[in-house]
Amino acid sequence: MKFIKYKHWKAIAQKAAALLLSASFLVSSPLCAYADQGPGVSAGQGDGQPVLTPGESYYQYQWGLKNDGNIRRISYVFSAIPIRRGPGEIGWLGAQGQMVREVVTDSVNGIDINVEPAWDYYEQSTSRRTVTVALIDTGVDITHSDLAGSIWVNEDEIAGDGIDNDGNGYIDDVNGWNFYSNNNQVFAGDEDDHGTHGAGTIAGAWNGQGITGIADGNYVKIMVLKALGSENGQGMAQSVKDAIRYAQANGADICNLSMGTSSYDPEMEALMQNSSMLFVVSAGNGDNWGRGYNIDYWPVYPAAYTGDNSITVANLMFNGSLDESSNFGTFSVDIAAPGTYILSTTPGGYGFMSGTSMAAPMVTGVAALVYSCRTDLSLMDVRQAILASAKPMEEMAGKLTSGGILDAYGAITYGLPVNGG
Ligand SMILES: [Ca+2]
Ligand SMILES: [Ca+2]
Ligand SMILES: [Ca+2]
Repeated sequence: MKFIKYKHWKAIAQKAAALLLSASFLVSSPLCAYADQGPGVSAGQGDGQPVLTPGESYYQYQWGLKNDGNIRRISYVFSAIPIRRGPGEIGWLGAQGQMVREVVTDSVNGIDINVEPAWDYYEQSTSRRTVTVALIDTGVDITHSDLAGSIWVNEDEIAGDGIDNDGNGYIDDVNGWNFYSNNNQVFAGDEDDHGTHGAGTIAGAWNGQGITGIADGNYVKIMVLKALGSENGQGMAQSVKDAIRYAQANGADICNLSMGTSSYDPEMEALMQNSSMLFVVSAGNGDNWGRGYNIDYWPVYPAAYTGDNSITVANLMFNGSLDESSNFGTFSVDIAAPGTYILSTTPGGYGFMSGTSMAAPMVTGVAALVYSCRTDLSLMDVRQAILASAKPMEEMAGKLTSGGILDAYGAITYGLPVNGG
């Protein structure tokens, strides 16, 4: 049996999550030290960190859903001086270097997933289907007020009786399963921030409070399959494969995989290719220095697995460019979606995270929204709708299969008469 450490891209997410707590943070790299104040909201008087008050709607900070051009990032790039530590060993002076310049990245009005007209279409449509989204990730805070109503419930399982009532091989698996620790506890605390964040993006409650999910949690349910754990968000390939099998066997329609490894696993590739689910996969966050690369040449998996039932997602920055850390590849990476400074749910609260791990749930959310109301479409039709309706961007043409960014309205009206919306 082959066990492979399955690392997901959490480092950047963790740093970005710190934005809410402090005005700046440091990222060391061999080339420069980089202090980033994160997204602020221009208020005429300068920039500031969002102040999140419990009970309020934070929709204005969800630029991925509606970008009105008011968020900007201010970064400070420091000089870095190479020093010789010893024979054959070069070190770097990073954070101690002097500040050399300030870099401002402004958001651009309209660089978002165009979801508001898609919601209008959804509200006007009359057909609905329940969609189960398998989130194979860390666990999820299933009691979070913005998530509790959107969690999948295994109706055939009786909770807490110690019996595998539905005979699926898992005892008391009411909301999913913990393949990391092999038990039914799908939330293990703060280590489950990554999955909790993705769940909110996909189906956070439409309740006027906190964040707003892309899909309607009344119809789109998150099956929580914890396969990653520990502070580093790592897990075994075997756990991920078992989770895929569980998702398939228990009726999941769409499967989000915000994770990756450089190890090729033919068994996992076959599992995915032979599945009836639609997979949405993150493209990965570049090298150790946060520089994205072409995974057509240096593949990471599952992003680079071939299959006509998966969508691999790159990370779009709010200025309309790929985030510099995002992997790409015209063969392996299909589409870009917002992934940097994404506000969503965290255990017991809310926070910003960044990475392709945040971009993939955007596509998953749109796929679920479309599939729930476009009952005339198959899952593979939904995939086609998402890719065919991607908003073309010049920069993306040479980097992504679709050459564009996620467009929820384009996807939800795919194949309809032009005046249909
Ligand atoms: Ca069971
Ligand atoms: Ca039971
Ligand atoms: Ca909400």
